[in-house]
Amino acid sequence: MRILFLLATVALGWAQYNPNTRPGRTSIVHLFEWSWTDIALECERYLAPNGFGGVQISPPSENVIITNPWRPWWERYQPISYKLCSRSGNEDEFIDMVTRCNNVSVHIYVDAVINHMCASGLGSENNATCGSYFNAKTRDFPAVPYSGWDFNDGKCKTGSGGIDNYGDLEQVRDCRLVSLLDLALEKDYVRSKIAEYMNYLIDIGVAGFRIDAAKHMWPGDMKAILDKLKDLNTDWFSLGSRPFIYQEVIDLGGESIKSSEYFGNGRVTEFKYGAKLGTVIRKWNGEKMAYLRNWGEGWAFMPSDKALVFVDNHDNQRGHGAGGASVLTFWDPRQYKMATGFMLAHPYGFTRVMSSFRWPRYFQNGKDINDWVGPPSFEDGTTKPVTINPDTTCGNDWVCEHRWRQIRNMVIFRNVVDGQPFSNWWDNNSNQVAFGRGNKGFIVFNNDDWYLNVTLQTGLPAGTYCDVISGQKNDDYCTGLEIDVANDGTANFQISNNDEDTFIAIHVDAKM
Ligand code: QV4
Ligand code: CA
Repeated sequence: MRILFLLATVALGWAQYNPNTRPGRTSIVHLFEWSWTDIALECERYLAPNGFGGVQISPPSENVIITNPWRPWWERYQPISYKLCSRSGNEDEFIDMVTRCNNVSVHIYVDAVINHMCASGLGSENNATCGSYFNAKTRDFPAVPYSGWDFNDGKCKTGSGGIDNYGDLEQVRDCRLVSLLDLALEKDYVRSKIAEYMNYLIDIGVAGFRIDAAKHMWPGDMKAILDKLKDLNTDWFSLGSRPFIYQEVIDLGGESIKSSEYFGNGRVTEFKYGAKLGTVIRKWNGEKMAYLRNWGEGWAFMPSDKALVFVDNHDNQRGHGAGGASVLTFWDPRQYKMATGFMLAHPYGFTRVMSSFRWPRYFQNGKDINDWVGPPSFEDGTTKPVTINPDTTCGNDWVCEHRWRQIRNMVIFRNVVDGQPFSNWWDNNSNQVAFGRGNKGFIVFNNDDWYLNVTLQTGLPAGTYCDVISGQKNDDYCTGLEIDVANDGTANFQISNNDEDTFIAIHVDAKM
């Protein structure tokens, strides 16, 4: 009896760290600003067949329409109500997306903006995406409803009412983040309204939540909200499944708030991961790939089973948030593919792949003055559809990094090597490195400015393997480089520093 109880608490206590992806699918992709209609299509035509576990979507809740600047992407982080209509689509389209994606075992993770509503200075002259009336100046959000009692105006102790000093944890949590009206999350009424919103999404069939601005909420308040959440919808998830929780906390060290304060609630975004990996691949500060030997906890990252990792996100790819200078993005495709390849091959953390839109990036005095530009859209502000080119890439300025052959094939690599240990590390004490995942996969990088020619122990069964970076195995034919693994598990690798992609990856599902 006691053992049963113990097992039950362990199972429950750990459930929110489980991403709820279908077994054998180990990554999710952030389809930033995509419409629900396009996501439904992408689940069916691309994500399921290529082994993606799920999609992080942009916030589905009603938000303020910002017209100056014209329809910035960030208007979606200024909620007006919890009605499901936004630039990505209406409630019917949302339900259709969740249903269709779940039906092909690609799960939906909602970006939940629950720390705040819109900016404090907006009034009734402003419109919202579902047409709900609101007036931020009088703290009136009748579509929830929230009123003056539901905000932290009285609790915040700074003169400005905003967060002035990230060294003071009370103001980080009780004051306004960039003037966004801060919700009084210690109130049961506010907690209930948020839980009602999240439970409605759970009923529709979502698998979990990215908790936006988690640093700006007290971990205990968040726990009280999470405790009100239902188990996942049993149409698609096994009985008793808990929503996957990953909290956005930017902890690069040196601030009053630590990621570890949030481990009790679920996973946490590890922002050191992309910042450091970018520094290494760019070879800044004397970093080299050889130092990646003990990547993960060895680099003072949080425990692997608490971490949600990514090379870049929608903020730091355009200079928002913190620590973005070294971060690699699609704008540096060669290095970006290497970084993403490394992340997907390495066992640390639960991985999220970024999928972006192109914008007219324009630097003035080191700052991108177009960092606000919203998704590809028509004159009236409607988001443009994601068109698919004959070569399977995307049109209309959708970048679709997740469809780049090298990245997509590494998503598959990670599924193939799932559960296998990190093994057979090799480096040249510079920027040529290699490692395996047990007897299932092996990867080699050349980020030096000279040729790589080396014979390495791969740990793989003997045979001919198709490199999934320069090509892939289609039926019995390899469109890329072939690698011969000898009976003793060794193989010769050669990578020119002038190659289109300076890494090679082989795994047992691409054996000839
Ligand atoms: C500006 C000034 C304020 C001023 C205000 C007056 O900066 O000091 O008081 O005007 O009106 C937008 C504008 C911002 C503006 C604000 C309010 O960019 O200049 O304030 O609106 O009008 C996104 C964007 C923000 C955007 C916000 C709301 O990144 O630029 O603000 O949406 O639309 C920290 C946090 C972390 C956060 C990160 C960006 O710890 O939690 O900053 N990341 C998440 C999301 C992010 C989102 C938010 C949080 C807020 O990933 O996308 O911010 O929900 O590190
Ligand atoms: Ca807050």
